[in-house]
Amino acid sequence: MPIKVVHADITRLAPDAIVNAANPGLLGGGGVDGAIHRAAGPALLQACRALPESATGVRCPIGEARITPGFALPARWVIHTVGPVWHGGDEGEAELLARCHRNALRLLRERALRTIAFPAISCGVYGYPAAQAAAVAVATLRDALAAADDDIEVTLCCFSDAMRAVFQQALAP
Ligand code: AR6
Repeated sequence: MPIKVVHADITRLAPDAIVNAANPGLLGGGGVDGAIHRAAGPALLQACRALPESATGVRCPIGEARITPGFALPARWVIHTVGPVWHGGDEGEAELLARCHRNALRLLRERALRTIAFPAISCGVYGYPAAQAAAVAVATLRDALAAADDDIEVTLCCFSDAMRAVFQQALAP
């Protein structure tokens, strides 16, 4: 099974890349973003600051992804993506969340990397209902993995046992 769910702190995992649920500025924040920056050390902030802006203060528009080294993290790379803020579901949130997952996998493949861990993107301060986010994440990743014949392994990293149960449920056939 190329997709598995774990209850863990993503900063402790050692896949080729971990995904950060960032904001468009990519200069850090709370939640998993703050934890990743703390664990990676100040070089990560410098690397993010060096990424080009597509508009003032925007280094990564919603749904896109950018890659940096992981510095002091056990993971060699960090793929930063920006999930949508939940506005009720009628503002394209599902498509934007799907793009986050697709674009992160695309960067992984472009770098010829094989293992990746995702947090529950948008499920914290961005307010996306967990069961709906899990359904989007699982469906998108399954489609993207099925589209190519490589041996990518995806870990869905949940920060609580309740969240792990929600993602495990989405993975159930
Ligand atoms: N390991 C794994 N998951 C974690 C960790 C961790 N160490 N810490 C938190 N989570 P959030 P968002 C979970 O709020 O909703 C930031 O300030 C958390 O429990 O981190 O996409 C950014 O800068 C939740 O289930 O991300 C943005 O401004 C999930 O990660 C904004 O938050 C996502 O929660 C992004 O909001």
